[in-house]
Amino acid sequence: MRTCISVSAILLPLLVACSPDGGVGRTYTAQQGVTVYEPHGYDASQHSPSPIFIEELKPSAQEFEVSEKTGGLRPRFSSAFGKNTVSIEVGDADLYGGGEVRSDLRRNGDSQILWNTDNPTGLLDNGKRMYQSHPWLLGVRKDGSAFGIIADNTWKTVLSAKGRVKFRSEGPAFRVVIIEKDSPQEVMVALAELTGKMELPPLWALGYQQCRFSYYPQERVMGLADTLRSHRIPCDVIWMDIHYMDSYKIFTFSPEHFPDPKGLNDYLHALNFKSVYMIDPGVKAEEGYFVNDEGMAGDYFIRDADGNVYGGKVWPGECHFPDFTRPDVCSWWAGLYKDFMATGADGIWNDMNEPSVFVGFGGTMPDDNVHKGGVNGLPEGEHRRYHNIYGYLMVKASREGIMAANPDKRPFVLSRSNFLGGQRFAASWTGDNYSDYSQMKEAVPMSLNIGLSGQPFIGPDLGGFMRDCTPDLMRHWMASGIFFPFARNHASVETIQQEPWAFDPETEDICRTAIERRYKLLPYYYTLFEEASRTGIPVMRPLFWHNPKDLSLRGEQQAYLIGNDLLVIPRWSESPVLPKEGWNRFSLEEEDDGYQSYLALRQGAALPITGVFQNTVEYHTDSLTILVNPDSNGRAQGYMYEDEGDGYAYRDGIFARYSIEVQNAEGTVNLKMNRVEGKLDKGPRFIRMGYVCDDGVIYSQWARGDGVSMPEPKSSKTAIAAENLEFVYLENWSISKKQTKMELIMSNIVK
Ligand code: NBV
Repeated sequence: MRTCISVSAILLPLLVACSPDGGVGRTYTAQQGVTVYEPHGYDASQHSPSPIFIEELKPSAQEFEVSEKTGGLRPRFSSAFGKNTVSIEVGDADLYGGGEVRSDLRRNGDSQILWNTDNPTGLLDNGKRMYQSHPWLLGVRKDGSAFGIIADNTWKTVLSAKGRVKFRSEGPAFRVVIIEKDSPQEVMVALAELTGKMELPPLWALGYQQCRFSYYPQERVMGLADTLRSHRIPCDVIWMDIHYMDSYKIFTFSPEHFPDPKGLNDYLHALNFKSVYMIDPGVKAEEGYFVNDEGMAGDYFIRDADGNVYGGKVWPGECHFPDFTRPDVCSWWAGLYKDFMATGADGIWNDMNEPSVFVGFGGTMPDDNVHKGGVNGLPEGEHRRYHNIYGYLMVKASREGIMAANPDKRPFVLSRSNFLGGQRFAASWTGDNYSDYSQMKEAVPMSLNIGLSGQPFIGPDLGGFMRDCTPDLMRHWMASGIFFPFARNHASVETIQQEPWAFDPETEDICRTAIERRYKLLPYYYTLFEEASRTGIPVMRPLFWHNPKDLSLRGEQQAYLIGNDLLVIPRWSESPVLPKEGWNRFSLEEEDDGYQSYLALRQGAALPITGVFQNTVEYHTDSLTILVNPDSNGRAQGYMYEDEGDGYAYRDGIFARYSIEVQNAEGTVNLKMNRVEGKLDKGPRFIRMGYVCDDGVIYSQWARGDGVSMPEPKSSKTAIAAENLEFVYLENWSISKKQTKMELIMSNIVK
């Protein structure tokens, strides 16, 4: 039966929008600078428990001083034609975030639809609805102060930033949480306090990864592993896409192509590779297939509005879909990983989990399919409420499964679909892009905005997934993309081969050099990942991060930062806007191949790098080069984190955090590296300094601190012995601008 739209339905929203309170009902402060706004008549049961927050929000017992800025934003709620809207005047702030979207870095004037969609190459709606949804925007005002807006709402929503910020939802009235802080950095920390952090991943997940849809049969995977090693392409992970399965049935192995998964994983492990396997949500609806049989017996699958088990077509044909809103389904699903991981699989790749359904309702399941609920107290509800968190709930259950299967190892799950807060469970990639310069370039703002939405572990398919890559594109993409937090080369089944050696020797060399850079920078990357896991600050950062008050940096989306100290300027960038001064460019190679990104070190930074390793099993930090770019006071600072790279001993203090301090005074450069936290004692190590000048790096000799036989400092010109006695002392040195390398004349080097 059709409902008529009454006059009041039209007038009421207008009245609400015009009412002095803007339709705001209850308001409370949850934490300092975090205010919750509920609309009049807010029905919490329609949205709670929220999947976004790690804890239900409640009024803080503590009274906070309301600063001028706090509460500066005033949400206005309205409701019309069954849609609920919040609209917020944000002045002339620059806007970022909104999760995954094809757009400029600055989101002002843009809009998107928050509805997780299998959107190959971003063609649907021009990429304004993508695989994951983050009902969130970060605003940075002209004075550098910042705010964040969370719409606590899982329903399909249009997020627009045209003039004012608007979230227009197809679901019931929802609340809004506004974070007000003095800087974007503080906003990101507050977002992570509320929505959780990525847990520290295993070190191997930070290495280079090789993927294809699909490497099969298993002999080909072994051959790939051999080739990576024989060609000296550093690599940590080989990925298994759907062809490893038996007829695309999840949790099975093709008897023809992968008869011995354990043997394959053993082979890969012997060569220091890790293996990651794809698991999709669709369970082939086939009697006699154990996953389907168990799911049917346990009634674990989603039902349609008429109460029948829903069937939708995906790779295996007709499929059933686990209802991840149910705790019993999640435990069952998690349990499926036990035997699977016992084959030696190291990580899991959850794809197609928007969920994607080939035929039917907008590429997914019908809106009125029914989810029974129960997880964390979620009530029964229709798919339209739970669609956007289907992938989130799936990866949460997957993660629990692989943690139970391998309790001593850190889990690694990669997900295509996710939701605000989902960084707690999985890393993500940006889905199916294509091999084109435009998509290579787009990946920078896309990944930056996902990072600014709480997900630090992100990256695109390097080289592009669909269409054939060319040698030139491959070189550019590897040389600029290898620095993304997640660095995986992936290509689709119909494309030409895309491994570094698949083109020509020159392309191979260029790719190798790029990948070697990633491995050299691992001490720094791991430090940044640990920081992200503790604070929520993204690993890959926009340039305005350096100085939020420098308005010229607000829109830069070609060059980007890794951490605070490393600036990456892709070779393809055209007139990037860079910080005005103080950043010194350097290279990590003797020769320039014309493709490697320009790198620059922040003035005042000390950044640890190491040599080239073929994988993270071989990786160690026994010798470190500290790249330094002292500030005008001759000082540079940095820090480094390390631990065992896997497992949980770091939680019991088995880690080391070092402070690195450099002082350049009157021609003498002192470098001190002190362990300031943690119980991990790595023993003696070799250190040298790489002094980054405008036109190159000048390396000192190697020095060694052994922690035992260190002589007492003799004079004020002798570096101070610190715990572990790791330091370099340089004297009587000079820098020639013409030379990129020179021996420093050093005295008092500790042997
Ligand atoms: O499993 C095959 C692919 C996968 O390689 C890709 O990374 C996913 O985004 N998958 C999509 C299924 C559809 C490919 C056309």
